[in-house]
Amino acid sequence: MPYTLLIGNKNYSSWSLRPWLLLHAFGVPFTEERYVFDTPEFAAEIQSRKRSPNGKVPVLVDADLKVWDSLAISEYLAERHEGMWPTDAAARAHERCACAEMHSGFQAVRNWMPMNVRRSYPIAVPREDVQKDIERIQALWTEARASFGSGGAFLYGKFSVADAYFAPVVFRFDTYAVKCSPVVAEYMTAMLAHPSMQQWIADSKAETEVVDHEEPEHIYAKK
Ligand SMILES: N[C@@H](CCC(=O)N[C@@H](CS)C(=O)NCC(=O)O)C(=O)O
Repeated sequence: MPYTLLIGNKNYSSWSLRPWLLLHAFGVPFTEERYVFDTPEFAAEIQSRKRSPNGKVPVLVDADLKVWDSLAISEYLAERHEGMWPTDAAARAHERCACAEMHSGFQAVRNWMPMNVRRSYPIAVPREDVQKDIERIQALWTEARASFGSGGAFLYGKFSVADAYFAPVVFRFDTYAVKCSPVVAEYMTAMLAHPSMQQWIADSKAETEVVDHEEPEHIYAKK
């Protein structure tokens, strides 16, 4: 039986993008069920914990099993499908640290540059805390490319979990026109050209729902 992945709006749901992209990029069969934020259906099915143990998306459903966190989903999939983590132990350890850092950090980028795939909203001078996150992310990507990236155009060479993990940041850097080093710009180009990223972009553009409190005009009106 194929997996079912419960996700939110593609334009906004950065956590949903990660496992979706991993499944899609590796050609793993799955069906997706999209729940629209701020609707009675999202409240009744997801936030009520009826279909999601923590009231959030994404959730991977595999027969009777529910895996409800993007990092746990990535690990669950990587145990079952080859090639999602690098074979080299040092590369794998580095990549796991990068994913963990993304999973638990970069709060300023998350708060002030929320994913909004459809939009372009250049920010000439990011806030200081945001700039600090931007610099750390670029340093991390540069280190991964230089140390482990020789086998391809992605962070650890071939497309792997970390690329899915940082995909929302690629969209954010694009939306907010973040200044990038040449190495980072090259990585962003490879990511944005990936067929699975292109599919997510097309799906996001096809969505009609607008979540006002996620839009940059609302976020920057808070100042
Ligand atoms: N740590 C979780 C985060 C999941 C998360 O925050 N999901 C958001 C959407 S991107 C959500 O479902 N929010 C709805 C709510 O909190 O009511 C993961 O890695 O999957």
